[in-house]
Amino acid sequence: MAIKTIITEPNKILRQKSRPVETVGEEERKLMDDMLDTMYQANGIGLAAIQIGIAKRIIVMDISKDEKKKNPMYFVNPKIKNKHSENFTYEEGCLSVPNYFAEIDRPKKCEVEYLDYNGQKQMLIAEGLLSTCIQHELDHLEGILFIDYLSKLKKTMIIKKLSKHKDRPDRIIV
Ligand code: GNR
Ligand code: NI
Repeated sequence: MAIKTIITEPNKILRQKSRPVETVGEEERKLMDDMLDTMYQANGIGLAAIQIGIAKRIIVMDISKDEKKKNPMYFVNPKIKNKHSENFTYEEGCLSVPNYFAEIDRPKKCEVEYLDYNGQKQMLIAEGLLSTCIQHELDHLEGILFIDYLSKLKKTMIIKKLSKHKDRPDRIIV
């Protein structure tokens, strides 16, 4: 396993659309292992392959709070089959937009179809934080970041600040 560098805004790679995976083989499993390592090391709850520069439709997640009880989740070629009309607001952050946080509305529940670590087809009904996180990660596969949902002014401000000093230590809520 290896820790990879997480790409941060502004970077065109993050705007690429990821390609579907044909088969879940050794290469894909190695990538998922590295992604999970990288995510844990950065204290994230999710990571899309494009964030480490690989345009494959692969996501890893772990939303468990207890550090001792890890619950890694792997999603290959995830597809949202159904979205609940009711919304859920959550203060989102992104490892590719370090130190910026904003409240984003997304469907509270969604149904997602995907392949797991072993390439088996799975279905999951996600709610709350899990639903938010899956949708945040699916957006990465389309080249979309949470700041795209903010006003043009806020988005421009964030990108400008990130490009000036790439590692601001403070937490900024917009
Ligand atoms: O670590 C992360 N936390 C988070 C919080 C609220 C909504 C989404 C996320 S995902 C983010 C990691 C990340 O950037 N994944 O792409
Ligand atoms: Ni993100």
